[in-house]
Amino acid sequence: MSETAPPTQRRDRWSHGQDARVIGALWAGFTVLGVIFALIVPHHLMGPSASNTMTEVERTFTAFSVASAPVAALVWALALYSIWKWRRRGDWRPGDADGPPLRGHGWSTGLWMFASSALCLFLLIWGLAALSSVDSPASASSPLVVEVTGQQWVWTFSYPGNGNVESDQLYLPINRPVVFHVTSDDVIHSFWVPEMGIKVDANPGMTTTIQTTPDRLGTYHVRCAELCGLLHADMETNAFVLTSQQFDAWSASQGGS
Ligand SMILES: [Cu+2]
Repeated sequence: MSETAPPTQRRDRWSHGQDARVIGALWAGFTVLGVIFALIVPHHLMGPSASNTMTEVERTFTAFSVASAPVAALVWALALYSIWKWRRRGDWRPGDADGPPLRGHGWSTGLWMFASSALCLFLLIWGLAALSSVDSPASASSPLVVEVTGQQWVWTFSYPGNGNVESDQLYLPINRPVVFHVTSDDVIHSFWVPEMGIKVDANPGMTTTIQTTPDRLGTYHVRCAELCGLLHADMETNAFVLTSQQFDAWSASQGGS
């Protein structure tokens, strides 16, 4: 004689259509939030870009975050709605059995296959294009070659084109392509200039290369990104991006050509 429905029927209060509408609305809302987050936060966290490479990295990060926002939003919408709608309440318990399998919804599996394939293709094509744009040989306008040597726990930079001037801080002229030839005297290190979006392993007995074009004057960080012993955390120095006149003056002051 109870006025309320038996507990086991509570889950049926809403039709599947209504569930779908609420989930769809949550999906749309979370997608909008995700896109706003993707447009603002990665760029903000990564700070100002100091090279063409970093500009491309930030653009790629933002594009991939926007593309993944609807996927993440769908997961959040389904998860949160399920937690709220089908949670344990009072005497009612969700059954242990799986729900009925989805069959005969050819359009929904087809749509999902299409969406997944389109997203994968987009990421692949964008990624390859971005990779080739940051990896293209910096041969266009006489790149500056910098020999980078890591050792526990300092960096040494040598400039073969400037009479082998050596420094423990990195000096670069603005808007000139730079090719780094990177090696190590002892263990594996990793040469990393976060604001320029470049990072490559420094291996003993071999040379790795990486290139970029600094496009912003200022002082930036050089760090080691590979655990290399006790003072790994202190293995950092400065990178200065100078005008070409300032760079020439610095090189001359060090006895370089
Ligand atoms: Cu290290």
